[in-house]
Amino acid sequence: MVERANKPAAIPVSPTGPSPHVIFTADNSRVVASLPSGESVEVLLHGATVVSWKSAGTENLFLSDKAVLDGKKPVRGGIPLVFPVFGPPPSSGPLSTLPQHGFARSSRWEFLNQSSSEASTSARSAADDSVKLDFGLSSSNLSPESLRAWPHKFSIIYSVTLSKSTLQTTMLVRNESEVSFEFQLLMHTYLRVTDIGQVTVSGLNGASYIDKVKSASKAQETQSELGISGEMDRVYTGLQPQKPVVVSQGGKPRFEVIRDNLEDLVVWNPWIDKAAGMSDFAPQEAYKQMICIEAGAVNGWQKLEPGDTFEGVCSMKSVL
Ligand code: TA6
Repeated sequence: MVERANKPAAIPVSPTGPSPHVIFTADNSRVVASLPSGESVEVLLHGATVVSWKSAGTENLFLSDKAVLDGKKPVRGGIPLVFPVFGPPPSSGPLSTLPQHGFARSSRWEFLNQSSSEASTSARSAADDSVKLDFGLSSSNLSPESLRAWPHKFSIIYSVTLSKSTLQTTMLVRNESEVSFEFQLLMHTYLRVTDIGQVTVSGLNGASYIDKVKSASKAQETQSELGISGEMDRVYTGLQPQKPVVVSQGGKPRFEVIRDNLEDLVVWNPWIDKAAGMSDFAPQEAYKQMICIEAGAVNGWQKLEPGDTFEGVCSMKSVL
């Protein structure tokens, strides 16, 4: 396991006072966790897709009314996981048979365990509570098609940590084989907003980006507050680690996104035509209530030597 500062140390749940609550639904389809202070998170085993994150009673994530949640296709909304390839697969070679965005979001993950971090002193407050859910995917979970397309022995532990105002997602990829392999990785987060016309994104000023709406042309961000007034599909690359990206609504910060070891970030809104073109995107006007802010390592490929691990973290703070 890659050691990093500020990792919540999981300690046994103390007997004093209300504790975080975790349930695994009867149909084995999802895990729901909540804190004594009311925050909650809901994760499907299908794709280990977070489909709900609530803080102060407010839903922070967008989920399409027509999102398919029965495992038959990737979820349109929440936090789908992208691995081992971002976007359409290479046009030739073994990877070419992978689905767009890879197999992680379409695979059945295992729920590995839960742990709760609580302040162990009497000074404990609800703000100290958090609950961490671990999910696993490995080569042994893959469909024959995925294994044919990507025949590498790997394991991923995906951790979702809910605390009072923050949701932290961590992907830990391990090369379990005798040879190196390469991958891309991204958390395809659909944030819920009230009106895209009032949304601005800051923290990208000066960064290079690939504009997928303009034939993947390269450009540099010049706006300190980026507004969205049409289809936007930009891959910002080589961002300063730990530099917050802030999504504001009506001039007030709503989300703060901090990445660790994920140097790229995608900003996507399908707008009218692309929204109309997605059968699982509803209602069609819903493009006004969402913006994808996607932390990842997608500019080029991450190479992992045998036995090595790659850890990427995205912490999102909900400002209400
Ligand atoms: O992350 C942005 C993007 O790559 C867009 O180009 C668009 O394709 C979006 O992902 C959704 O992809 P999906 O395969 O989920 O329809």
